[in-house]
Amino acid sequence: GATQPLPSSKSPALAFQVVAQQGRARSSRMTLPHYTAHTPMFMPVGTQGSVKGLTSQQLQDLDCHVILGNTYHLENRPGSGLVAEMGGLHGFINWPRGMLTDSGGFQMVSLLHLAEITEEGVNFQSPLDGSMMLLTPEQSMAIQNGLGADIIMALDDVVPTTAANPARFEEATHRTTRWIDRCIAAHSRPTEQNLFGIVQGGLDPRLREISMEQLIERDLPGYAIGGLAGGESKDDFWKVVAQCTAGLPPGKPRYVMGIGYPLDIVVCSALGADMYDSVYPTRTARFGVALVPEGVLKLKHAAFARDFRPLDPGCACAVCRRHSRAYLHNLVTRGIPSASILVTYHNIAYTQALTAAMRAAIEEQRFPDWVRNYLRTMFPKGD
Ligand code: PRF
Ligand code: ZN
Repeated sequence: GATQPLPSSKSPALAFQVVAQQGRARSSRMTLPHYTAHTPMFMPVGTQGSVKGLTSQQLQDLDCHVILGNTYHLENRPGSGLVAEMGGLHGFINWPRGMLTDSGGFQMVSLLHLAEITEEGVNFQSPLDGSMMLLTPEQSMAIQNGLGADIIMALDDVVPTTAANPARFEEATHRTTRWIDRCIAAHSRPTEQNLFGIVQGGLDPRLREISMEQLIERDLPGYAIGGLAGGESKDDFWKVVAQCTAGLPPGKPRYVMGIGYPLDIVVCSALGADMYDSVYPTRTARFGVALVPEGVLKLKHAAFARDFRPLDPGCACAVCRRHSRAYLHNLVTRGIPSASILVTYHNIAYTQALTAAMRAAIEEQRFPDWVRNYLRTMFPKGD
């Protein structure tokens, strides 16, 4: 199909322009205070203010447009006050492009078993000194305003999709709406930072519809689809994404949180999503696992000891141009720190090349062929 012009969002701190569309997939330019990002886009996670194994310069060389920071981790150490004094997250880590911070609640619930959610906020035990602390929507906004990222996330009530209690999903959906109003009221830098709302509602289409409708009414600069990537089946996951991408405004960015498997990035982009984040490519690299078009290479396997090919012969990254699987197998099996660094570099190069290829295919109106070819390479037996 031909590309139709789409309405686009012009919030004070974000301009979103869909430059091409094919089916539901779109390629867009999202202008943020610090950078114009191209979507579909994968955002590497720098939990502690650093994408583990990569320098700020390398992330630029790898053509990363936006990276993630976590409110909860950065507030623990070194604290948003110190980060603000150093020029915000951008100054702290010397990153000139886009940044996004997550609100903190999800990290506490997923990392700390002692987290408890009440109407006031998320109660949790400090991992530093064991004292009880409370993260409210107001505090999350104050911390994220101090960190100064281009995109900041609402504090949401996240229930794992595998949880059993339907009443808990109902409560969390409505609480997420009540909290977005507290976030909007507390957000002190709306002309410099974009507050995204997060759609919740578990796997229940009725709750997802309510959550979307209530967030859309608030006319936010962008919307995230939350509560997924928590162990639900692929079918359930894709159904929720398809419902939300169909229901969210076409002229605003759509961000599926916690997504990092290349196949999921491709499927969500085909369904009309624009942004993704996950520790997967970087964390799996530290376990010696390289991303390739056929799936993954587990470099510990003895089969690589005499494999003199690069990780991915089709990859143009600095690691694939210089090093063999056999060399990386040696580093990985002997626990040499540079193994993690080199595989991380390749894995981010791989995810960036993947999203760049999707953008080009959408812009050149050959996305369905590109997807078929991608799937044929990953599943050669057709399974
Ligand atoms: N909410 C927030 N951060 C998230 C998620 C969410 O639902 C997910 C998906 N489970 C990843 N990161 N605030
Ligand atoms: Zn490579």
